[in-house]
Amino acid sequence: MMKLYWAPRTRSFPTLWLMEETGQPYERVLIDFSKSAQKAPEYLAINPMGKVPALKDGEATLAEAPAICAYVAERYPQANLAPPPGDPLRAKYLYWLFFGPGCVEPAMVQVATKVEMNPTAAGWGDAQRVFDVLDAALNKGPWILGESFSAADIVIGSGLNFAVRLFKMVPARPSFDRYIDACAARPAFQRAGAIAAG
Ligand SMILES: N[C@@H](CCC(=O)N[C@@H](CS)C(=O)NCC(=O)O)C(=O)O
Repeated sequence: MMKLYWAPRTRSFPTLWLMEETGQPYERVLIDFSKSAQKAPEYLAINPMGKVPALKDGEATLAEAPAICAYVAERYPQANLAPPPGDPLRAKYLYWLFFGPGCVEPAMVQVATKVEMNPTAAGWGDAQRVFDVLDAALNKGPWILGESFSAADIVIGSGLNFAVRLFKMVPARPSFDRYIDACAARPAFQRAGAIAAG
């Protein structure tokens, strides 16, 4: 059974949502920040960054929430969380899966810290551009790939929920509201939210 290392109210949320979407059994291993368990040698052997989430699947271990999403989606193809290789939708799936950590995450950090960057040099350009691109993509909907829900929605939907709803770092837009509502209506999202609340 896969083991998901997690902590409440952290970036573990997308991976909890992911595991709940698969319908497969998994073991949750709580990493207790109050005891610095994320820096314990046995945990650093799983994720040398000393951060949650991380996943163990037999001999395989990995961290970084979007990578866990990609891995689990492939391990459980019956969950239909990723267009298979050869499907034209696969291109956009990979694009949005990487757009999360490559563009949305740094844009959120930039909004929070107000650090000015040269938009030509910054890989994400600037926060305005990132959220404009997302707005345009989500106007089509209902999901980031159109009709089919995928692990890319878990990455992008978790990021937007965090930035727009929970921390109000980014102004709401009609497309964001509709999309976050659609994500939040999924039973797996709700189960993950209850777990992540601790
Ligand atoms: N890039 C990582 C970020 C993970 C991360 O920053 N986790 C934070 C909680 S949200 C953490 O574990 N912090 C504990 C620490 O740094 O000691 C991912 O996307 O999974």
